[in-house]
Amino acid sequence: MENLRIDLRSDTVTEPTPAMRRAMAEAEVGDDVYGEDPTVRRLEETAAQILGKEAGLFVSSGTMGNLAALLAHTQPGQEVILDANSHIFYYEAGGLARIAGLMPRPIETEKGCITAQQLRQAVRSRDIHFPPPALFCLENTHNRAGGAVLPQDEVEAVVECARELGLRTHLDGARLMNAAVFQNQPPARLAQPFDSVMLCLSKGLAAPVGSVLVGSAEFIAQARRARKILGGGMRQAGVLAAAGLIALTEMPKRLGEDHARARRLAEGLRSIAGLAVKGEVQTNMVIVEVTAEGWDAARLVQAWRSAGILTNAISPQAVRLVTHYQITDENVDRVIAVTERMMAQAG
Ligand code: TLP
Repeated sequence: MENLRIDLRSDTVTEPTPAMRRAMAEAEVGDDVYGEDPTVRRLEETAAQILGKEAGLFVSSGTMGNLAALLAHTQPGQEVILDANSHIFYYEAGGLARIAGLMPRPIETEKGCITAQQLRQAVRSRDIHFPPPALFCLENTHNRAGGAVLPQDEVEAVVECARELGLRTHLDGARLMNAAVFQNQPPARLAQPFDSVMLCLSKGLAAPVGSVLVGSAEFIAQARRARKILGGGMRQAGVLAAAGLIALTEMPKRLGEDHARARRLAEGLRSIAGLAVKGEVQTNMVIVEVTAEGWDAARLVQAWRSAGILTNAISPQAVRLVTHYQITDENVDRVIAVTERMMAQAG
């Protein structure tokens, strides 16, 4: 049997492009803790410019970018209001409590967007009994909502409300470029309402390592200090920033291909008895729910794995498939064909 391996676990599995590898080899570098790495500085300035903010900070991961933002925006003991399925609350190992000392106020939402009404209800008065509310976070695109793009009018309304309530605002924009491509809007427009935005270079944009955090110059100075506390001050990081620059400026152009493949994959899987595809596929994620008798997400992941197709379960009944730079049309056709056979044989 041929050795098939189609990796749909995440867009984090993408490998650097040939142009990135060349740029990494040739990057001009310096010690970035002294602010002397010209390539890192160029990446930070470019990110700030593309996202319409004053300044930027290169960090080693999305998790570090979000945590540095939490540390820079808040004091320990304050409250952060965020979606119950957001990455910061669900997947960041509790860093907000363990390291930033924050009290999370998770809000259940339908597709990741907390409404202005929900926010007003959640924010309590400044009373001696309550932790002071300090920060409001959103995520766009929303990972656990299947790569859903937040409606920009709702984002603007709720962020405006957060501001009226005296909260700072942060956007986990790990996949903000996917949202911008879907909405055919400049990324700066989607970033505009927020005080700070984190964007990942190492997901669909295919850089090997890194994320950028952007905001006001004053906020970035605080975040730079937070990054140092977290051990994230890097030295000749220009070798990584060189790949990041290509990710930021060249790679968004092709994200539409990933979205088209995800839609085609969803259509194919939707027609297979025993599987259901959750919601409308807007960007590069497909959430498949297993409805077949005797099946659950773990069994589906295992069956796919035996056929050389790698996926991740995200709940007892749901599996996530993510398209990215290394997934071709042939891969999509193959996954659909293999799955049809697999589910038919299982009966
Ligand atoms: N998400 C990963 C896993 O951690 C679940 C993935 O495979 O999707 N924000 C969002 C919205 C994310 O999806 C991720 C990564 C992060 C932040 C964290 O980025 P990294 O992995 O660079 O720390």
